[in-house]
Amino acid sequence: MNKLQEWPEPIVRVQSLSDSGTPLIPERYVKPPLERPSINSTASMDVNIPVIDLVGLYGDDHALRAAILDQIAIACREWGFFQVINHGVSPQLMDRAREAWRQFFHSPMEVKQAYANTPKTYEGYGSRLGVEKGAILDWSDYYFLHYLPSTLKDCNKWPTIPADCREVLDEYGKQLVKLCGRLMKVLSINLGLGEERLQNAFGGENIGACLRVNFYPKCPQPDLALGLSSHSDPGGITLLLPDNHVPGLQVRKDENWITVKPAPHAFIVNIGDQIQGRMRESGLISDEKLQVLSNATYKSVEHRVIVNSSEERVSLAFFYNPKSDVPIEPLKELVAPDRPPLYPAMTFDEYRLFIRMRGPSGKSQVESLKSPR
Ligand SMILES: O=C(O)CCC(=O)C(=O)O
Repeated sequence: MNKLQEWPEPIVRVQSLSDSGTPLIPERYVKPPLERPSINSTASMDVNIPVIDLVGLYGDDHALRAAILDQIAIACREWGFFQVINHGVSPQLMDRAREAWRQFFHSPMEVKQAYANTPKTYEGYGSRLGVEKGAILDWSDYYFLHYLPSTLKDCNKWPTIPADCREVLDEYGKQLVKLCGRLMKVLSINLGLGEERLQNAFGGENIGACLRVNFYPKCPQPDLALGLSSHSDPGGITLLLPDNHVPGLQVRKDENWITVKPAPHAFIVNIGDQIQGRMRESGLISDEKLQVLSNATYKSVEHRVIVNSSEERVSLAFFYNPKSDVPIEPLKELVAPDRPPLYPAMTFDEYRLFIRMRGPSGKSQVESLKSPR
């Protein structure tokens, strides 16, 4: 546990490296050749993750609602990623939240340093994920904070620059928790369960919610580095508010990396390990369903972020997670002797600790928990 009290090496702010004007990135940001952005990358104009309009989700038109549920089911199976528009979150609030964070990252270093984080809770201003000494690092800084449970929410750890930052953040969190609750119902129905079942399995009202704001400074050698290494998200649902001008998110599709083209005022939704990996494998989706829908494997999909030399990028990743001490295990009504659990029951706290020790590393974290069948 001691290992998580402090960083293994002095922290270097990536923004300072970028601002220094160095033409060469330090060795420890240089990725091994097979992880570099040029490998299997495609920025084809025709390929994108699905964009789904949620406008009919809560209306009286049952056929429209069913069609939206279907689109989400297909997107989960085929991509594990999709964008939603007309989702109910105010577009002005989305813009304001992104701008507030841009302002924060552009405030003087001593202001930001006052919020410097440690690996114990990760809350605050950070520049690395994982505590492995000598690890190759990502080309980004970030800010991490908790919304839920309310016992973890500590607004004193939220920035006061710009002046309305805390107020904007609070409202942003409220609206996103609401949207995630709606999406949980959709996923639950799509898994053939009652609409509250998934939420209840996550701990009912007592779920966790947190925000990581990523700041990717300009990088003088973008072909050698990544803004965020390949990973799948450990929690339940992630709502990503991407930069409104600069692309960078890449999603793994088979052997290729597809660059996401964000729709205006969309959230990019992806399903984390707790739903797609462990709950599926432990029986949440029946084998029959998997057979009938031949391609119907829900996966927590790997994604990563590329950087560029001409523009910085800001993104807000909102994570909706199970209650930290509820063991995530198969739902009784869906387990059968011929469908034994593939992953061990683990609380989200235990799982997150496991992830935090290692930092982002593709799907190896969730895969390493799998028991042989
Ligand atoms: O910046 C992005 O587009 C993605 C961020 C992300 O994947 C994360 O914060 O986990």
